[in-house]
Amino acid sequence: MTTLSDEAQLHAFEARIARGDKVEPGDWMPDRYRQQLTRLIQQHANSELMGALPEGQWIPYAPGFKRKMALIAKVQDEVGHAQLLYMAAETLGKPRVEMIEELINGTSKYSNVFNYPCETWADIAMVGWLIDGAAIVNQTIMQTGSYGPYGRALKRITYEEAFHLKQGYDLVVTLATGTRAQRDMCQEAFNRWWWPTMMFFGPPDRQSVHTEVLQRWGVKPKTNDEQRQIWLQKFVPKIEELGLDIPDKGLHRDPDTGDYVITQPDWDEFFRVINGDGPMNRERLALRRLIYEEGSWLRTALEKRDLLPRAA
Ligand code: BYC
Repeated sequence: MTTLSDEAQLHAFEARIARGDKVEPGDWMPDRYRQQLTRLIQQHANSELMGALPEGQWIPYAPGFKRKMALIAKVQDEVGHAQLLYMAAETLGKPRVEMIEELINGTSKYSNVFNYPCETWADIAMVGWLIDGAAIVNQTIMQTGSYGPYGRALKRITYEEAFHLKQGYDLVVTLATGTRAQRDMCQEAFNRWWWPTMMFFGPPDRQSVHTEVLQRWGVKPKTNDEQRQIWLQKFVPKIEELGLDIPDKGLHRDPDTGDYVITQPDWDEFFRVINGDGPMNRERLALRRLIYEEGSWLRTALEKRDLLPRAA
């Protein structure tokens, strides 16, 4: 039996990606492709799991039964998204228990946005609208990427996020068109979430360390700045329509391209937050750790009966 040299395998792999073929778990792939995807999907799964915490903590305080039901359903969906994504990451060979342990001991990352406090009900509205809206932009792009299991998981997740976005938008519209106190609460929450949302898509392209390799292998069809621009084009007109005041006083449109030009967020703050030193990092991770420890009896019981979910 003849085996291809590493160089020939890489060449064949890149030719498949150029043709738009999907890479599947059993296929040959460069180690770096596997590592990059594992990192990315693991971080994404962590974000879904951690993202359930700020919203979950607001369930008891939701104003009314209908809002409470919608929020419970959303939180349940987010945990389900984590489940799908951990399974997609497991297809690359990393066991889930290792990924969860890295999350709770702080050695793997999750989205910057979940390290900020949700001070009022209006923050929940902003997470549902701005952050779920940003996630949809990101995931609609990433689902066309080259790794089959990630793309398929994202397709399903994005479908559910569309409901979350509607829920978030409805909350924002209610507050933005409500009483003076509601409008003020909405504006204050919007001010808090504008900059973290700008950071959601990652550092500017010139500072991005992974974009080049992810683009070479078709994992990330658009760069961080391109994704941010798509979000701005979609959201700024809606924000203006609602009469919300954008805290970036330098925001304007480039007269030649029509692109939005933003004032750069505080990227030092971003790097502090994603490396564990944001306003809520310790509290959020402590809660996640507690949940993990308190759930150990259930994992043991499932393991004994061989009922723990496995990657496909
Ligand atoms: N937060 O080279 P770069 C949701 C890190 S959940 C934290 O540009 P890349 C929801 C990056 O990892 C959906 N870290 O990276 C849930 C790297 O650090 P390492 C969340 C970030 O990968 C519940 C360094 O910065 N979505 O919506 O090319 C309720 C340099 O960055 C962030 C995802 O996770 C960040 N925002 O591109 C409601 C999307 N940005 O690894 C809502 C999936 C960058 O070298 N991820 N870093 O230590 C992606 O699409 C890409 O990873 C990114 C960054 C576009 C975010």
